[in-house]
Amino acid sequence: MGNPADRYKSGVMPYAKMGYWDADYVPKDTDVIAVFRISPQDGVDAIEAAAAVAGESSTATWTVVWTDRLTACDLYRAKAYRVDPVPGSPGQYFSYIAYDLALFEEGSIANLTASIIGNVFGFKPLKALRLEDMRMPVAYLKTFQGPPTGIVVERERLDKFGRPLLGATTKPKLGLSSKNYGRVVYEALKGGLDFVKDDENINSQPFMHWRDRFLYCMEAVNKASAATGEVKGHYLNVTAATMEDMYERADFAKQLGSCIVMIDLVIGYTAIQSMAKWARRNDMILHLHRAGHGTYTRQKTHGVSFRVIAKWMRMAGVDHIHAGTVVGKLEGDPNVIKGIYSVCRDDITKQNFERGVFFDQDWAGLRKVMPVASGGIHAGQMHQLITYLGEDVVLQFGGGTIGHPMGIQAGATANRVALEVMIKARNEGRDIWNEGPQILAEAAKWCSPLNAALETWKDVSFNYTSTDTADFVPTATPA
Ligand code: RUB
Repeated sequence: MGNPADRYKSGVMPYAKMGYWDADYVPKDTDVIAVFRISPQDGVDAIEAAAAVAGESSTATWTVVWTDRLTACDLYRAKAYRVDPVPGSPGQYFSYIAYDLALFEEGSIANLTASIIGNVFGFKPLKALRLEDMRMPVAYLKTFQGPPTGIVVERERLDKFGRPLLGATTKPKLGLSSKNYGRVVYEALKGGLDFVKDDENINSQPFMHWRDRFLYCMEAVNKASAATGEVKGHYLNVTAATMEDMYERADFAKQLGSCIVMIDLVIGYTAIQSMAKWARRNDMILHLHRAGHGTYTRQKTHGVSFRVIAKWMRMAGVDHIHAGTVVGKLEGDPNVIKGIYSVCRDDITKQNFERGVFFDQDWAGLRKVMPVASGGIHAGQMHQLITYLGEDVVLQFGGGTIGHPMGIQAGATANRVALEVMIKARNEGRDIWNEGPQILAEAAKWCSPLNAALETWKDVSFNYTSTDTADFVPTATPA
């Protein structure tokens, strides 16, 4: 722009010209960076669309305002600095935007998200918008508490090492009385699981008030621990209408000796951060069920990728997060799930486009989040689960425990035996991906619960095309 005064003439000016596009900008180590998938309306230039997203997610409005001149506006303007066409998806672009650290309050996911996903998702010049990934500067991460317990300390408290943990979600999801509910919990823990879990929609309904549930569940946990000599737990869901109710429920869970409480993603970012602080103060493990996420994470062109939600949750401070199974009943492309697991468990997550990871991310020493694989899994998939998901994971079999034909304890035993034989085989150097079915079949000869599980669920698979897949596919290297 020739005359700088023209920048502040009243009227509407393209966002790119207002300063929200800078192809020469080199992001600073201290910048927050976001990469959005933008689908501009027909006739809207991709660079202008990227600049508009930068503008509306930082300082801009639709017209020039002279009050910009009262601020350090050159610094505060977010800068779109790179726009790449999405491979194989005409009309879509990855746009990279850098935000100065001074734009954000310390340690607040609410403040971060009010900018990054505030107004822009309803912006008319875009057909659709998706937040694909973010790079958080170390300086910013140091203002967040992170997981209250973390994987290392959780394993120490549970005294369980070298294998995935096993869990189950109590079923049916709704309707059991507290006494019957407690029976399910006891049977599953006694049969060999480490944890049982409330489902996302169990709070305090007429058929089972929360105090009754907590009392019967903890009786089940204590009896199963005494019977097996192992530390056991039940994720008591403290999700409620108000923070006061949640604190009351969480305090009661602690008073009863529970090692873990659970919350749902739908309680909101501020409530999650408050519960994270409560869990750190009270030496409790905090389990997060991602209830509701599919409404905005699943479609590739619009919403927020779950890998970003996983990053925010590691910062906010949860110890467990549902992160996908690959093989189960719910959405889960193998590469994308690996990317999400790396966000939860790495010290430094490396850029990996095939997994949808756009940036190197140094986690600045924040503790690690235990990913939870849950949803339509059973003992017959044990070799696949361990190969895809590794060792630091909770494998949760709800229907795959409680639906066992010989009963709940037998269902739990089938899962525990399947897990232990597979880990043993892996440790002995066997190729569990290929030999897995044979390893399970050998164990089923002496373990009738495992035999029944394999028979019952042998034909179950959920082979549907994933909606959320990575855009970058490996190119074959010429020989
Ligand atoms: C588990 C179940 C859980 C979901 C959560 O039941 O329904 O609520 O797995 O999904 P089951 P996600 O084991 O009987 O399928 O872990 O993907 O968030």
